[in-house]
Amino acid sequence: MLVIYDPTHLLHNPTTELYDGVATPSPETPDRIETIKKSLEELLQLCWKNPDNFSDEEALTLHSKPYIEYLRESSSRLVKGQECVTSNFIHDTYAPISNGTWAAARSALNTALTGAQSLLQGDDNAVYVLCRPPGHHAGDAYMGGYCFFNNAGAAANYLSAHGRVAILDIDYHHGNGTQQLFYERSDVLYVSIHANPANQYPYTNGFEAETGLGKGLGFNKNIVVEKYCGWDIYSHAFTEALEAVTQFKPDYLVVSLGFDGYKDDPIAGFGLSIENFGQISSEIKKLGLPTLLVQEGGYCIEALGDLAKEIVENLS
Ligand code: Q9C
Ligand code: ZN
Repeated sequence: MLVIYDPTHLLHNPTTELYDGVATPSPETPDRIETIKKSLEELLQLCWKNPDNFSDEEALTLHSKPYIEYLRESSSRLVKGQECVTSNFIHDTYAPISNGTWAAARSALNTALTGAQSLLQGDDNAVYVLCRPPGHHAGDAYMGGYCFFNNAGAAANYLSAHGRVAILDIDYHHGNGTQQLFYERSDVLYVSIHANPANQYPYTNGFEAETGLGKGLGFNKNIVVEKYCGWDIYSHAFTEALEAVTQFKPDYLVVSLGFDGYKDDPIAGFGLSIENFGQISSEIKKLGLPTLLVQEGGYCIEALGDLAKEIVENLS
């Protein structure tokens, strides 16, 4: 397996988010990716690559001009130590911008697109995009939920010029941004298994009645499970998700890979063990598709390295 990694992510280092109006430490920290990197470096079958530089035209096609300019400017305006969490371009209070945010979010797009390009070139049948900040809560003109640009969406859109693309989102939270970006498209399928939005973030989207619009009708599938549901229930939901992917007959698979379903995740958790993530990974391998894994959430720092290893070892 090939891994794409860029240390530029370290420039985005938020200290606080506003939880119910109160400044609270942010769990989306640089050591998430650093700990996964250290752990994967112990595996000898991996190849590592730094991302290539993609132009703004290539990388930012899914986002609106005013949103892009807002993020670029606000990020450059802030000085060290300053953070900002309010604007017209945010859908919650969970995406703090600081001086390094633009560079880091932009590099995450390069990382995802380099992964997509490697997959197209046939460098490997599975590529791991080890990126942050994550992306699946970012929509065309908004940030939120630690996300600024939609990395998996950008990769899927890039691949869609070469075939049918299925996005399988296994982050604990619904990828409301990804859903929005592809809601009226039939060439990219979005399938997500996530916690019930009636009581879990992002609250506003992710219900099973949301199935797509216009041409995209039938190409958006939300599968809702409850917090701490455990493997018995989760595995059924996962089988249903895989059936939807198979039925679509994609040429490429993009996995929005969140580890926040892990049982000890500090902000989430489906009650899944490390072995369960291995089962998920071997089922994905059985699909036999060129697969791009794009890192999304996952906040249990002590377990992230083992979770990533488990995914890689069962998919290689
Ligand atoms: N208790 C990702 O996993 N916090 N984002 C909600 C409500 C925001 C998660 C707090 C969670 C965002 C990529
Ligand atoms: Zn999440």
